[in-house]
Amino acid sequence: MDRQELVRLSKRMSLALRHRPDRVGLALDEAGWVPVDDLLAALRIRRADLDAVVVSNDKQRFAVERGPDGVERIRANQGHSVPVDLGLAPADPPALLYHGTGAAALDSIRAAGLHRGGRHHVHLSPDVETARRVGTRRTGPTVVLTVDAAGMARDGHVFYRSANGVWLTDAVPARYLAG
Ligand code: HQG
Repeated sequence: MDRQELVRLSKRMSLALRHRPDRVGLALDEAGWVPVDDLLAALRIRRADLDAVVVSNDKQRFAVERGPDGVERIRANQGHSVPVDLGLAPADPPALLYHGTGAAALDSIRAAGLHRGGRHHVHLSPDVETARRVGTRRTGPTVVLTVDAAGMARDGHVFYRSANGVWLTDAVPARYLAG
């Protein structure tokens, strides 16, 4: 598969494993896993192509492992809109985290803080460069906001770190934002 085909398949896998498993006849378990063989059948894809996406994925969106029943399973590491409990343990965030977005959202974010939209959590990046990349998906000039994660943690906000290094929290009130 060339790069473009890998990206296309990654998007189909994301749709099935994060947002619309029902559309391809899948049901995720409570932690978001499905047997690898079920996903192959549902998407009518070859194992080698699935492995190529999992390994090459720029953001390590997917995890493959053998479940307690010995069956190989796959899930998305984060980004779900369907209810799943990833079972992540709360983690101590670094002092600062970053959120990339589009300038058009700034007024609203400054007034209301960051909310999770259709996802389970607000997604925060550990470095400016990653945040900038996330923000370029939005229209208008890219803006990177700095989040006082240490202050939030001190005030009782809970953070999680996904298997692929994205920091997650329920919401970021405006007073913890700068930039
Ligand atoms: C914005 C991708 C107005 C927020 C990325 C963002 C990331 C507000 C959008 C991951 C707002 C939600 C997540 C407010 C938040 N007013 N706009 N009060 N609060 N927003 O896609 O963080 O490719 O759900 O700034 O790389 O952009 O899917 O979140 O622009 O890691 O693996 O509402 O998704 O990863 O958009 O991106 P999203 P995100 P994947």
